[in-house]
Amino acid sequence: MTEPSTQPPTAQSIDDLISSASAELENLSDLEAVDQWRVSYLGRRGALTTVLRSLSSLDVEERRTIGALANQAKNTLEERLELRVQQINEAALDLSASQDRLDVTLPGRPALGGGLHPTTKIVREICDAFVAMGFGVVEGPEVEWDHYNFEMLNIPKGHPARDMWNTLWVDYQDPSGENNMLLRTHTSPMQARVMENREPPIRVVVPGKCYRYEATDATHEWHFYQVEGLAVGEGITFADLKGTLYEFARRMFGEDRKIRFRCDYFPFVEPGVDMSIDCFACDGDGEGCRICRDSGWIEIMGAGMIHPRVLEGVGYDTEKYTGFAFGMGPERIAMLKYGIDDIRHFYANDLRFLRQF
Ligand code: FA5
Repeated sequence: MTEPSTQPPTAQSIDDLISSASAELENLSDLEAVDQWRVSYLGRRGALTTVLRSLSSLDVEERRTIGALANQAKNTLEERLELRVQQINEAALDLSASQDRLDVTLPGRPALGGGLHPTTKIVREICDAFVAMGFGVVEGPEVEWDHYNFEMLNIPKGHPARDMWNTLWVDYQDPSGENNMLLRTHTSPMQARVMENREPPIRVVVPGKCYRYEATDATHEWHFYQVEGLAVGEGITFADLKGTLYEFARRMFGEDRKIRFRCDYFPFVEPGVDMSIDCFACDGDGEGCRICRDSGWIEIMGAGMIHPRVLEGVGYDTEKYTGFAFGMGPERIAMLKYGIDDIRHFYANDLRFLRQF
């Protein structure tokens, strides 16, 4: 690069400056070097800027002619700079085009489509099985009142059964100072909400998300889905409950499945049961089976005949109407159906897992 001259400028020195600067510029092939060139000739302390500054040392006549030449030189160098930058950019473009040549005969890249989450799929499958049996589908709020989640289900304040549902309370106090808003711990609050708004006969399933203040492990999440079922009408018996759930198990798990009911306790049903299916992995043998843990049976839901107090709570005539309810965990059903060994895979957002469905 040329050092700025300390001599007063002449027509010859300006001409020389243009020649040497232009020759230098022609040899540059990358933009960084070109920028350094710009700084050394046209920058604040560059050779040409110094020439322009030193014009004041010339007499008036010389200043006019040399000044015009220096301005011309500035314009010339700026034009050449612009042209060189353009040439370098074009050369880079040509090089990259020649390296990544486009083969228009190659097949197109497939567009990446999303898919349904395995929980969504299994929830739909469960609902479809009940819709085929004449049930409707309704949904309800995930942020719920104590009133529906517990009180209307025959679980008053202070009832020990509240401990069965580790509850996440919402930080809210009603005007009386009570903390009674929560994240629903099950879909059962929809039993009362549906019955309050309809007259029997009722046949609905309620899919939806639930939340519990629980430590997670291979079969427990703190947020998970449930599908609730509710049927109310005249003359509904436990045989209807068994028949409906048997048909459901057959549709979900195949013709040959056996089902088992055992007594269980839920304050909002009487009698209450848990329902199991015989293990499809070992065909009910049990021995050495890691799916059913040697028992031959897999528990899939809680169920029972709706407790008369729940029916009374929504103003139904318990002499006239009876009904059954059930509640199952779709993730657990998907785990059984697809051999998934840990419920935490469902919500870890790992595409390697999700893409399998
Ligand atoms: C209930 O929540 C009752 N509301 C079910 C019911 C409805 C009984 C109507 C009678 C009549 P339970 O807590 O057992 O019951 O949960 C029901 C199902 O939800 C379980 O069988 C399981 O599949 C699923 N579940 C419960 N807790 C979890 C959890 N932490 N993670 C994943 N799934 C869960």
